[in-house]
Amino acid sequence: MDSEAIADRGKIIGEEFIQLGNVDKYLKDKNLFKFFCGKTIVFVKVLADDIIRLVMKPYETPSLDTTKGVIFDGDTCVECTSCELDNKVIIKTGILEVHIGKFPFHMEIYGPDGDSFFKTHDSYSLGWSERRTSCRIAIRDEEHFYGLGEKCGWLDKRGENVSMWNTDMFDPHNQHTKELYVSIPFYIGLSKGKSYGLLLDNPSRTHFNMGEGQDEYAYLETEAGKFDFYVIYGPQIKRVVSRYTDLTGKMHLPPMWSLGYQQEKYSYATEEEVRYIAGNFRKRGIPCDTIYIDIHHMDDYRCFTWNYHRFPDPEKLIADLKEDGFHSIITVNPGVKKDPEYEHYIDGMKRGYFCKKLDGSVFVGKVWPGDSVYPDFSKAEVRKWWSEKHKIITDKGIEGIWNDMNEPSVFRPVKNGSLEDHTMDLDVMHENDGNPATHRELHNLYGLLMVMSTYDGLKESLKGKRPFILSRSGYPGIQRYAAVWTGDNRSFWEHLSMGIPMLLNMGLSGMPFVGNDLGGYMGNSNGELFTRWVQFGVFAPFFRTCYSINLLPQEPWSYGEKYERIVKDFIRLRYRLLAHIYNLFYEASVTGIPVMRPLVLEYQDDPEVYNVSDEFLLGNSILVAPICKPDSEYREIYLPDGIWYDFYTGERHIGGKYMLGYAPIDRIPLFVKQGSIIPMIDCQSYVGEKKLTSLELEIYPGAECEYVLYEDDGETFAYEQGEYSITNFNCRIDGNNLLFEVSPEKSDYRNTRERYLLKFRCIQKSSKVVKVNGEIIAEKKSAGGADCNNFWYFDENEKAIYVQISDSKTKTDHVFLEF
Ligand code: MIG
Repeated sequence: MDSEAIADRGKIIGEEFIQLGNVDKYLKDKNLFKFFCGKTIVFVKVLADDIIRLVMKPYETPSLDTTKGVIFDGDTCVECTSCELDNKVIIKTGILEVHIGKFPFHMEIYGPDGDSFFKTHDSYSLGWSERRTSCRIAIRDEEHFYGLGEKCGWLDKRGENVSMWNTDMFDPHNQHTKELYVSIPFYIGLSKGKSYGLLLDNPSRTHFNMGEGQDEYAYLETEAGKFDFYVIYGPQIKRVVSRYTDLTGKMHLPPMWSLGYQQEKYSYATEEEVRYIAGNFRKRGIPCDTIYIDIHHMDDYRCFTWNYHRFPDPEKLIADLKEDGFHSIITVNPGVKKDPEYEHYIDGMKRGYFCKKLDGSVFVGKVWPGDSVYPDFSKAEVRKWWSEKHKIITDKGIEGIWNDMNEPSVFRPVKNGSLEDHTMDLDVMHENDGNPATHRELHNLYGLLMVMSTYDGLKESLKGKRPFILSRSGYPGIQRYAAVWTGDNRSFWEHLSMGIPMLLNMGLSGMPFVGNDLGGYMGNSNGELFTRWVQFGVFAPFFRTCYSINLLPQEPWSYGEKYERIVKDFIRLRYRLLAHIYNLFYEASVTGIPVMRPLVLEYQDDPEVYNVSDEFLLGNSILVAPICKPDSEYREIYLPDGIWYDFYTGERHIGGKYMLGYAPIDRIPLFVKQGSIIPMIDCQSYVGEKKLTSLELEIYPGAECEYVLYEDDGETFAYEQGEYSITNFNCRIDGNNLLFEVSPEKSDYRNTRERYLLKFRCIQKSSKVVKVNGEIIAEKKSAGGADCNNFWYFDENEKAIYVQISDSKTKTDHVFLEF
């Protein structure tokens, strides 16, 4: 596009854009640069060697405050230099060069390889109209875009035009749905194997036009507030995600039980129904850890109350469920019933804690309880007040909270079809701890602020146990406190397949703990669809079935014996994988790298995977290719570089090409990469049911093979005091020999393990001899019987060698196989 065409884009929508002008002068104060452009001042801050922040507000000196989404203010000792050359100011960090062009202001950033990776338009970098501020960023050659949080459509967002406005979207989600419950104004650009990320920290409605209908510029726009963004250098996508989560925070380790299977219906509405459902899981031997009690648990939808007609003795119910291995979770919504006889309404009104208009009137909106008022979570005092109420819930034995409707959602007749009608009035004035701002400016933050309050409340009252929170709404940083599910999907095959790239992009947007409602929330599911969805869910971080009111039952046994058996087997597989999945969560809590990964995260130099939206990796070793079509047993699968083994048959495949996968209804295509080790624990009906004495390791030997296993108690914060253990597993092939090592690195968490069962897979012939620490161990004819001694045997059919060794806990053990 030529410059005129670009300038015209503003005019198309009837708005005159004013461009940021020339730099009159600039000042440097350590790592902060101030550019004076007429009345407008632009701040450029070197936050770290690889992160550059830019802040601007038309005609003002913008504040450098951040939203609650951002928790990192920069490295304290970051060093940078600057000089002037021609018409530019050149800022050098440890690795980047930031060039600020002066006539008019524009910005270009070069990586350590000397290549420019970020560039605004030379003449139209930043501009504004009465309604919006915008920035034009050059799209690089063959650039692909990822991230952008919870969005419909394919993995690669190139050519998409989406906006960010937390919305309770009950209509079926599809590619026209630009706004859902969560807003993450962050994208990753990948061009020719090199990536960078950009976070636009602005909680008003923002727009991300990633090159719709043209290939030259991405347009970022904000509707209120200042223009405040961070550019994060990669070039690895993993590095971008990791640095993005340094900016916005990593997740805490979740309680292990929250990684098990979860079951919800809106609503299991009576004590009897809840007991019936829970009892059925146990009776049928289907593992389950969590049961939800949705909004019907409340007295006429009043938060922090109980409906004693439906649930006569909640303490007893919750205690009995716990006895049976279930954790109960209840819904807490932000809308507080306007009822002068209801204590929390009275209390909040007296304190002035509900959202008000400028004239002092309290905003009233309709939700489940009828006329409702909304706590102003932008005030620390209000968050504290609300958090303290959670004791009412935890005193009943509840350990998890589900924050729903926190966009916040307000029911109202749709006027001119505008989506804002779904939330509170835009001129509500949030007190915002002394920086009052309208709802229009802060909307996308509301859910996060509520969840912060919930987290503090739960953490405080659970006395050392890890809280579990599920949130529907969110903003960057939500991962610090909550898991997020993708709201009211439908029982459509299309929504099974759309859920995959949605979750993958949420993972790339810093949220590792994500999932879809399995089987679909609205509409009646069926046996085949439900089964395929659960098979997928086993490998998704958050594993929950959830369905709406007035529908046919959607529990694992709802579709007859055949589907029940398959679904049960797959839920059991999830429980076998829990140590591995927990390990991936540990990794996410340290590095920010998601549990469920798009292929492009691990293979960013392979153009074939740039838009793979129907396959993913669990960690880096298990490739999952869900079946997302009815009546289908075959599908195309792309295996990236490497050797891959079919999980079921052990068949060997050479990657870097396409293949036809075969998966009858009792399978989902699964491949394990050569060189992987996967820990598998005994199946349990719920986390903590059994004392686990043996850990099985599935080993797919390759040249390099290693695994670092993190373990802790899975439920408290003792790990923060160092109570955890780290064990390294290594496997090497050396000519005709195979060497395996277990080496404990840190053993401050005492587990109950007594032995390991090593399962070397894809072995063609039996070993001549197996030695443990130099001593020959006995060969057995089969693995049957509970033998506590060291032994080995070769399973001809499975093509696997099993070796059982005792866990010596503190010293390194060597296993030697000779072929
Ligand atoms: O619109 O609490 O997305 O999961 O079951 C209904 C009742 C309100 C919406 C949630 C859904 C939940 C339901 N809620």
